[in-house]
Amino acid sequence: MSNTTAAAVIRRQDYTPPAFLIDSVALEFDLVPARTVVKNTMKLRRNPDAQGDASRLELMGEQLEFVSAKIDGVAHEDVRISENGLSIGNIPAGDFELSIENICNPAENTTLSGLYVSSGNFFTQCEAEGFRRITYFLDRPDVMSTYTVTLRADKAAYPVLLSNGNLIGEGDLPDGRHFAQWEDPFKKPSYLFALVAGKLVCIEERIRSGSGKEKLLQVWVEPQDLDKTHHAMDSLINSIRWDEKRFGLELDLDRFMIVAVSDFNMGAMENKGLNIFNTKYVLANPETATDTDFSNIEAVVGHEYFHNWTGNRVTCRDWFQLSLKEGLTVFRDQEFSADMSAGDVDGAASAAARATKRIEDVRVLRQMQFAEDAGPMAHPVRPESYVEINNFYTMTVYEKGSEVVRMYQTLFGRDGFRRGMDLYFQRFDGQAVTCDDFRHALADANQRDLAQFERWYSQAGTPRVSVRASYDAAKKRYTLSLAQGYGEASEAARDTQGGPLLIPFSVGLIGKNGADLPLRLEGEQEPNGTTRVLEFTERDQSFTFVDVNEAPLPSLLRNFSAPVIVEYDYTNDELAFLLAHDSDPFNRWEAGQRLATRELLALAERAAKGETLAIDDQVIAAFARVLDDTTLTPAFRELALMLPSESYLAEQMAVSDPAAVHAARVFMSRRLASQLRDKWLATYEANRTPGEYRPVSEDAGKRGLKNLALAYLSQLDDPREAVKLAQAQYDAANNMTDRSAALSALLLASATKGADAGVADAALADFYRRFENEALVIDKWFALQATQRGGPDRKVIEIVRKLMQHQAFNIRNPNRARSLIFSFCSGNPAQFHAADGSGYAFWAEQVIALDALNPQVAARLARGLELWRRFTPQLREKMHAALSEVASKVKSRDVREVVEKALAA
Ligand code: B3K
Ligand code: ZN
Repeated sequence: MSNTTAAAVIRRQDYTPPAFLIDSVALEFDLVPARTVVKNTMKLRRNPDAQGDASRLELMGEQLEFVSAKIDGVAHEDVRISENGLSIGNIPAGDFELSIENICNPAENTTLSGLYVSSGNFFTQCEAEGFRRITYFLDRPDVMSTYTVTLRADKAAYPVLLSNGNLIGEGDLPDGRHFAQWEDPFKKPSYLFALVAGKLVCIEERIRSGSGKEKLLQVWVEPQDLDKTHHAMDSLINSIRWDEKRFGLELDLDRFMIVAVSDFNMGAMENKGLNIFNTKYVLANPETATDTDFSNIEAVVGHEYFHNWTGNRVTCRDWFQLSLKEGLTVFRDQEFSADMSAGDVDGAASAAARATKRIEDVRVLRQMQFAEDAGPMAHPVRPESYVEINNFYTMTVYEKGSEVVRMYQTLFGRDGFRRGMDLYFQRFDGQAVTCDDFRHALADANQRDLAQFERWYSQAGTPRVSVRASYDAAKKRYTLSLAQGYGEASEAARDTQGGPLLIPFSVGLIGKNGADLPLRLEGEQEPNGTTRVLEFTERDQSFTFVDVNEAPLPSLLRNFSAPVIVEYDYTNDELAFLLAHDSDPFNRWEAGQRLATRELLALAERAAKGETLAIDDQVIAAFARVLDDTTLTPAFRELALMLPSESYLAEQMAVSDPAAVHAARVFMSRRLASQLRDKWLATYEANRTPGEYRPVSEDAGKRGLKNLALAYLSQLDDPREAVKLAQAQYDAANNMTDRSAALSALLLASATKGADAGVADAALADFYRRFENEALVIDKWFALQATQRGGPDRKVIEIVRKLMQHQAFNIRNPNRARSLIFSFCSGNPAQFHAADGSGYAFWAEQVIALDALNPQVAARLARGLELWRRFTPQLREKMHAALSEVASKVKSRDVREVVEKALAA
């Protein structure tokens, strides 16, 4: 097998169709934790589309104990076993039945890939290549089969037995055992297989889908969590309704199940009819989950449900096409969340709610994906090669992939996008296809040639668009001259593949009174609207507007119409004006961010040189106006008043200096706190949400703004008033949003010079006692401590090392590892990048420890130092040492790929 040799590079260009196809599979499991027996009976035939005639059948298999193989019922001799699978010779000419028996050990499986045990229950995770850890198979997404699954297990220990599709039989067996039989009528690739067995309970609902068929919906959890399932169920029902309405897509199975598991490598998994979820994205009640948790649950439930069509009914031909399902499904979940937050309201309120969601998504993209694109793991949305596919479930494939899908909608409108989707399903339902197939469907449905658009799939790096504007007052003409390219960081990517992109570049022009001007492009008969999407297709291109009666201010890339960096020299005055007036809410927020970023970067430069810091009063005044502007929603004001993150700012510097960025950001936060103190206090009071907790966007927005005000107030030189407010809020809170925000404010106040850390420590102790039995809340407790500001007398690395010894810490549980280790290494840059290198030494120890247990989780952590070359020489040297240490010790393909790329770059 070409794709299982250690460290072999797999290339997109090398794709060949499988030599054999598997039409159906019957799986039988005798579930025993340390020794599960699997019988796998497959109906195979040669693939008519295969190139050449294969004489041997090569099945993938990993960490399996082979027992026997039979062809058409007869024991088969010509079987070679290797650590990567089975090679079977002497294959019959026509169709045949291959029956294999093997054994696996779920109890010892700490990788959480394949079949494993968590809290005494059995779960599976097969994407991308976990099925081969369960049985021998053609474990690749272009081999699609129908599955019948029989599960047998001890009835007392495993009363619930679930798999994909419909339950077709169940009953008791001798010796206290029982069985269940499941059949999935839809063909699927092996990565969508799932089983669950154990002591679980569920809530259920019966609904009628669009065409009137009855559907059974279930959410399965451990018994103590049953009271935390309602929000997930509501989200599932909303997802089903939304996909019917927006895309005409109906639930195709009679039964749809969600199961929560506390040991899980990522967020959730879209197995056909049996979605398996990290508890973090299912369980919520007001006491344990924050507003963010509630909205994440809605988004992830939606995302996995939407995969039923975009991913499952139409799947990927090979893993290079991953964004075909992931980019598209992220786009769908973003649209779903936007529609849900806009609710039934129309007009400005709905536009504001949608913009809030858009801003949140773009923040993530710019903070994480742009950074990825500037480092050694940069890759196109459709990667060209990989060593370990699990390393390519990235921000680029998911988030940039979603932006690429969004651009089709921006170009063709919602209706044109829907036509493209309809054609896509008409052509490809039941098949494993490519990103090109998707693009062609969109092009054909809209009678457009989208050949140039392919470059969005093949070019790595973040494009830059630099803009020049000129106004001819005599002729009343206004010209925008656009130039596209890549910054130095991505120059290599551009040179190898080349060619300008088709960039939908949305613009508006704003007059002196703050109102949008009507837009008429040269050559047009009359003005048309106040926002236009320019199709920018050449390296340099100009667009001229005519009848422009005054020199306007351009509003560029409205609603972030393409995943690019816009370079335009606005003055601070102009940014303040846009922040106050732009009719495009996204760009209003963007103007504030530009203003803050510019100021913060200037402060960081001064801090690096040890100079004294000062802030332009104009900037403070611009923020004050936002705080006062009650025509803006609280959610929008919160986003506009939140400063760009330290990691984003460090990324913007020529040489990243986390200490300087931290000093700058702390300085500006404290100035905003003191200069606007009375306004923050008033805002705090005005945005309380008394009464019963409701996880709706309106209330969540108020809580968010109120808690931001509290965070600013906690940074005053004298934070006593804030401490009082925070303590009162902590004690009175009827929800986790307010309680955890209060705790975090107490921690922030304790970082003030001369403050008494005792108050925060007492609250931390109380929080632990209250929620000792709520794993997801204890994760928050660890994370809050790992991300705290700290100070000279409160070194966070020391606190983190102590917490590693806490009885509740367990490195084998990915949520817990993330809550402490990842929170510190990625969520606390100032402390992590301590000049003494203590953060890096800790990072190296943890990557090495995780590598031996769970390579997927280890590889994520390993990515924490990939941008090492961008840092100051002192830090760079220490980071290099830590990377080299890891490279010399780790064994997994996952971590090796990450650190070797980082060191080679
Ligand atoms: N498709 C899964 C991710 C699988 C990750 C494998 N390492 C969840 C999702 O994107 O919906
Ligand atoms: Zn997905």
